Amino acid sequence: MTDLDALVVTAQADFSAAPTPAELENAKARYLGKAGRLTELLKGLGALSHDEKKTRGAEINQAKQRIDAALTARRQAMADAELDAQLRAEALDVTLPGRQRGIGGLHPVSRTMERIEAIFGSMGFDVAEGPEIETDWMSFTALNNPENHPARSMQDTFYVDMKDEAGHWLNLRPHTSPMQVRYARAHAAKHADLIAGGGVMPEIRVIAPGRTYRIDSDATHSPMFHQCEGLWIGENVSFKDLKVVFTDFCRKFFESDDLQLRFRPSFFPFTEPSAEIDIAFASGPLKGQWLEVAGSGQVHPTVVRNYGLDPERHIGFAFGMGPDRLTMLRYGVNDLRLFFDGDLRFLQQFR
Ligand code: 2NM
Repeated sequence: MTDLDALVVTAQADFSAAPTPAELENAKARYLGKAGRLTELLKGLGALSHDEKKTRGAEINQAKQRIDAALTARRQAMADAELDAQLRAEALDVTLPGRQRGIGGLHPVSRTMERIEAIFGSMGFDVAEGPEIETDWMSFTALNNPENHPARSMQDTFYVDMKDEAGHWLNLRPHTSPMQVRYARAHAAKHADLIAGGGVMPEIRVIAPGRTYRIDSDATHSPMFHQCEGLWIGENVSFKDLKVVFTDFCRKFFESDDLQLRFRPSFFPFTEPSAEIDIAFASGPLKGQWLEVAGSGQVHPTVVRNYGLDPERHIGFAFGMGPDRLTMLRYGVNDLRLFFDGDLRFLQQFR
């Protein structure tokens, strides 16, 4: 190997070893700079004879070209590597699914509530909503619950550690009947003069949907659940009307004209007589099975009196149903807790 070949090899190795463009330029200076090794060789040519100058000059020039080429190649490689790294850092995976804005939807129980309201609305029922924190009188006394009734116990009812302005203990309403009491009392007060003058009071026709609370928790009971109670009071409203209205409601709600209803004698403090309402589908997976869907009855005279009305004149019926259970039946859901866990994988199915 000639001294020039050796110089070229050393330069190539030096360039390759340079880790940064700046150090590559330093390495270049060591060979091609003012005092670079190749530059020194060229300067040495002056001392040679004409012929020697010609041969050696050509050889040095050739070496210089090879070093230049090595430098250019290394510069290019560095630029390529830098671009590569930059592209990799800024890489965009266009196959990733985009981030979408979530599409909201009504909760299945809210859908049921809306259906109930629409169906009863079409039958002339008003919708009354009101407080979830109530007094003992509203939740129990007005509804003819005896003082010692177990529903009043702290085992069954959530009490609020607070009293109202009149000093009555407060509870989380265990049913929506208090709202019916409020509605009926307001109605009676509004028409008090008419009634006192012997006139016929416009009928009370109302449903009270909303959240209710009881100390109970398993696959079919939740401490917070929903209720929708209905009330129809007039001078000539009978159990027959209850049967017609509720049968019509169930057939519309379940979209099943041949659905059967059964009124089974029962007991509630606020109604007399009282009945549980069972339904049976004429087809489908639950065909022929009696399913309890509501409680009902003729409003007890004491309750009518607490509405501020005369039970000798004003009579009617009330019913109460569980929209959570109706939702389970309608969609075939077997665990009530799914409605309140807030798991979107479940809820999105109803969107
Ligand atoms: C039910 C069952 C039967 C009911 C009674 C009343 C009121 F206010 F008139 F007394 N509201 N709702 C009632 C009757 C509720 O739920 C199972």
